[in-house]
Amino acid sequence: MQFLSKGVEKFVNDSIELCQPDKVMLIDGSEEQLNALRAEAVATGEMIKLNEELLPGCYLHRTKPNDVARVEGRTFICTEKQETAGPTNNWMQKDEAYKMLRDIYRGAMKGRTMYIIPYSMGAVGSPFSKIGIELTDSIYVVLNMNIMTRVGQKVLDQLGSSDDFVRGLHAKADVDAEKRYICQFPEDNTIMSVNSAYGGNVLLGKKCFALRIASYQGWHEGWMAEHMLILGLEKPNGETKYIAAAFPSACGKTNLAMLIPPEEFAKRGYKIHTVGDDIAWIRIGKDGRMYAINPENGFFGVAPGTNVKSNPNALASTRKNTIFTNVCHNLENNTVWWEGLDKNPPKKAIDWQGNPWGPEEQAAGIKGAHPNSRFTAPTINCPCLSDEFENPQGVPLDAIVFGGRRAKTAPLVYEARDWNHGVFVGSIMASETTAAASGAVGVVRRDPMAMLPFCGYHMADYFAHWIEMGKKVKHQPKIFNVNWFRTDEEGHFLWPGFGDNMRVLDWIIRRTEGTAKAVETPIGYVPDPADININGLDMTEADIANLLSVDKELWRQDAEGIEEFYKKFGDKLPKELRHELDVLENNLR
Ligand code: OXD
Ligand code: MN
Repeated sequence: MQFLSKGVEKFVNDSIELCQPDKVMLIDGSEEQLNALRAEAVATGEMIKLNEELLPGCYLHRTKPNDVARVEGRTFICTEKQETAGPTNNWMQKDEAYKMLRDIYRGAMKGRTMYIIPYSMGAVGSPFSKIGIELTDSIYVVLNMNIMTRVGQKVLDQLGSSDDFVRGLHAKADVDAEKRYICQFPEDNTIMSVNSAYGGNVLLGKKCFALRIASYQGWHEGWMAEHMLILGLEKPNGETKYIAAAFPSACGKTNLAMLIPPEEFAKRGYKIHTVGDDIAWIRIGKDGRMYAINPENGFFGVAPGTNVKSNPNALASTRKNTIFTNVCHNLENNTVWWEGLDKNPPKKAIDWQGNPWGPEEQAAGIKGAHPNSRFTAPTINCPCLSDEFENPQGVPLDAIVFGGRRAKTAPLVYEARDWNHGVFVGSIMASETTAAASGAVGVVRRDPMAMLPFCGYHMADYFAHWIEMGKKVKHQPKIFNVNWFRTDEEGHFLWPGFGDNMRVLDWIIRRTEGTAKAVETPIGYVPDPADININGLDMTEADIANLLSVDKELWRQDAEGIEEFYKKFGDKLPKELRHELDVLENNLR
């Protein structure tokens, strides 16, 4: 095949030779072509067309039961030297990885069609944006990529004769879990994903490119790719302030990004505008501020637990042109259902594994939807989508927020003393295992900046890059840490969370403006309890004081855990972070 870009031409033709598809189709992005693919997927049973009146343009897809989540154990950073990937990534020597993978890909598309998807992460032509070409043998991938990214001829036109694009080769092969590999080659702008058909492993624009490859690109090019939501907080005077926030997977990023302010705030005119719910690309603008875009074009959200109360904006986003994966198929009206959607589970349904499902199965504890079942919904569907979503220059950040799930240690919110202290705060992000997961309860898992599974290079170099970016940016966003998950002695949550998190965002924004008070503690600044607005909440100032308390003994134990964690990085740990840990230990003495 011929392309204006010789790099694209070589990549496509080499891959055709290797995978030997029967047919090859270039995805031009036209509705006509996409409609034909939808019809084909329905005809072959790959997708089920849902009720056109209730869920227009929506489809259901089921993956194999062995293929329902990202597979961190089979995800590799493949570089020349192990040192580049660092101690927190699975590593393969890149030439060996290519060799091993080529054997798996050889002939893998025989009898199938290879689809060529040109896609742009970020608005086509934005100075933030980057282009990828994903080759895949899955219509499901094509249709999901069409929601999650901008695809088609316009992207090839933008690329022109340039070879500056990320190569992604995906083959379903036999969906064999033993031969499943998700390999990133950051030195070569290449991704190879094989033997999976589940979103997080195969929608290569998302975690593989926009985080793993892009974090490496950002390190070399002077920008940042982060696992962060981006939201705009509009104040009653009409001014909007922007916050980017990192939380580990499944800690409520989508909910925070689409927050509905409590009555107390809504009636005064506060609004939240969603820019992104998972990934932020951040650059320094000419004015010396940090600007962020959401490189994606859709939401790949977890369905279970999403309902009119927990996140009405996310639910509304899924009511048209959405692909559902591994949810329960409601046969009563040809719609979908999942645990936590409502209290009316269907009486006649098919569960995520394709088996008949109804009250009996439910009573026996069999789930209708897989706990990691997903919706792929266009951002444009989101009722609170920011007007700035398509802004090619991004939005200026006033605050960066980190958060984890800690039962006791971390207060509801605290502010870092300065940028380097903020980087330290991000680097020690952690969550404790809960009773919901198997294994010991209360085990602390470190997940720096929520990037542990997504950083495409040595995490100590990544920390150093954060510190360098702080030096380059004239107007640094203030850095905060939040914890919505503090509990009492009986394990009950002390903070209502969801929309009421607005009260914490309000303090954060007022701190960036210098209009809210704070108290200095060994770990940073915490709010003066009187400065958190609790009007309309069934809580007292004493309850807030309790949520904000810093227990020195717990923090001494935590500092020991940080020492342990930092040992992984040896001499490579930036001295600035070593210094911050010494300061913390001193403050706790
Ligand atoms: C996601 C994740 O799917 O972080 O966004 O796992
Ligand atoms: Mn994520």
